[in-house]
Amino acid sequence: MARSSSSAWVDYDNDGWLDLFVANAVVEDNDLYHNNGDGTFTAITSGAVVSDGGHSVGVAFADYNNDGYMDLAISNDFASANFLYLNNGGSNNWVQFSLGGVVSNYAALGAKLRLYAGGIAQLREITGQTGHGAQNELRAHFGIGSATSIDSLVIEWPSCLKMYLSDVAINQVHEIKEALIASDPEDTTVCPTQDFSLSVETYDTGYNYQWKKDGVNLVNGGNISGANSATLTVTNVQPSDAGDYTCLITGSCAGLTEESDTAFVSVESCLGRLHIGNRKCS
Ligand SMILES: [Ca+2]
Ligand SMILES: [Ca+2]
Ligand SMILES: [Ca+2]
Repeated sequence: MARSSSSAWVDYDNDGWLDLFVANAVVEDNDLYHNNGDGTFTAITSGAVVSDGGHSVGVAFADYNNDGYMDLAISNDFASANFLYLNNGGSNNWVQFSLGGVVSNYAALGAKLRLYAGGIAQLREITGQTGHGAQNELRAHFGIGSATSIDSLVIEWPSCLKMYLSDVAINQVHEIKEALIASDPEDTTVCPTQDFSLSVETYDTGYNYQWKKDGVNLVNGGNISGANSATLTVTNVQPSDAGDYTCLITGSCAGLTEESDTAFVSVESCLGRLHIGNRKCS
């Protein structure tokens, strides 16, 4: 390696280990080093990427054809043509995340993603100016080798919010918004004198909950419990309990609050429903 101008880390073969690309100026061939996963690297010596020369200055990786394999753009100086390489891909699995900040900056710069899959823990940070005169795409890309599932993903946002996700589908791009709520309460139909519960699921714990009915804060007592927890329970339901229910979540990070989608609760006579619709009350 002589007159190197720029470099970038990327898992180009999606085996779960970051590989290293180095751009060299003065018409010297560029370098690509494959990570062997044991602390050593092997120089790749054949192929256009390492034999096209070029007065190379900037390096940027992005998956421009969305096949899960990172492609490479190189800017060359002194009026020589730039290089764009399409990754031929392979059989390894992958997953990508496009983050959108709400309280944090919109591009999520500074966010960290910790992914666990196939016995390997990987870290990516969303950063700007990833190389000299160049910028990788802002998506976080992970190769996961032959793993067929993601054990877990933790996203640490600049705001201090943490999101814990499991059940993340592989071989696709996920768009994830900075959020407190993972799943909203569902519409419910209940018979008089029966009970019902509504639940809101959050990406992390330690938040404050306030359930509301028709926009008014609920308080525990009477037939209502859990007004300040993840699950609201209403027992011995009366027609007056029908209405629009939401839950306001207050985060531990400054300024971060979120209100759930509305769950519509209907109170209908089971007898009437049996007669009219010939349906069983669930
Ligand atoms: Ca690799
Ligand atoms: Ca070069
Ligand atoms: Ca690609």
